[in-house]
Amino acid sequence: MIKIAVQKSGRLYEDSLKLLKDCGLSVEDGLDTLKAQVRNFDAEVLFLRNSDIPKYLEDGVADIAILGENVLIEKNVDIAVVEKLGFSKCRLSVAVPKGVPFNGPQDLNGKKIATSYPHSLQQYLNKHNVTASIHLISGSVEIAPNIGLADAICDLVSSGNTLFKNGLEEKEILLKSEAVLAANKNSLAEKSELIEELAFRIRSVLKARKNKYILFNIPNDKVAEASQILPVLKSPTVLPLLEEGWSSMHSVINDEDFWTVLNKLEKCGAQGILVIPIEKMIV
Ligand code: PRT
Repeated sequence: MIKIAVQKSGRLYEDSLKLLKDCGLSVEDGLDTLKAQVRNFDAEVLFLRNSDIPKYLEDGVADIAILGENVLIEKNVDIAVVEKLGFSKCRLSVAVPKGVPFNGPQDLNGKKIATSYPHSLQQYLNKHNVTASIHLISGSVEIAPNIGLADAICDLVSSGNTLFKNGLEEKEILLKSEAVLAANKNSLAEKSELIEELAFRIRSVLKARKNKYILFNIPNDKVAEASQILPVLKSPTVLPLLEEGWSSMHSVINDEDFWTVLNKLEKCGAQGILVIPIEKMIV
């Protein structure tokens, strides 16, 4: 059996649970429980605080977990990242009050910096030979310069709205983060079959999310041209239509190229274009 840790509540909770469910795991939500049995997979889900998960992983209480990569880096633990998951993207940045000159890390010398990420910040300061005093705050870090507690902050940023609302400007990105699937290294060796099975399902779901199934009708003399426009899988499926001189083409396209491909297909003579989400994808 493997023990999978996910965040109990917070930014990662919903996406983590949805990912496990999309992988076919029958998991109950963790609203009034800290532990849930997975009925159709040899696993148990532990609902924990994101910031505590690295320690649980390191101690082997959890074998595998979905957590923010920034927390793994901050806790400086020897844990293997199995897969990047593409959600909860953010960056850890240094910001200073708007209008305060900042020409590089050296400008932080002798300054007070408020953060919830002392280890990551210290690493950055060491790298640039900067001596600054770190004020550890567990939340609402962005308020610190406004109330005279610090000259600068080091905190997570995603949209940048919080910095903007607090009159701060992002100056340096220390690291970029997203949700990751991470594993205890012993578990990775001892429970490789179950962990690999889960990682395989996760990869299939993530791949499917990045692609769309497309089908359309096209005159036969345009099939070759349309095949060149469809880049993802080996080769498109071409089926004859009942109407003489026409075919139906089926393929898979990358979500990012979606509008460009659609535009080109229309110009090429495609009609009745249908685009369908893909649930799982194994290539
Ligand atoms: O309590 P627990 O330990 O479970 O959770 P947590 O303290 O780690 O907090 P939570 O749930 O807020 O964040 C969980 C994880 O989400 C983080 O560790 C990151 O990996 C990820 N994440 C992604 C973020 C953000 N984006 C984010 N924007 N975590 C926090 N923020 C905060 C940031 O601290 C700042 O206050 O949002 C504010 C900035 O957001 P923008 O959009 O205004 O820039």
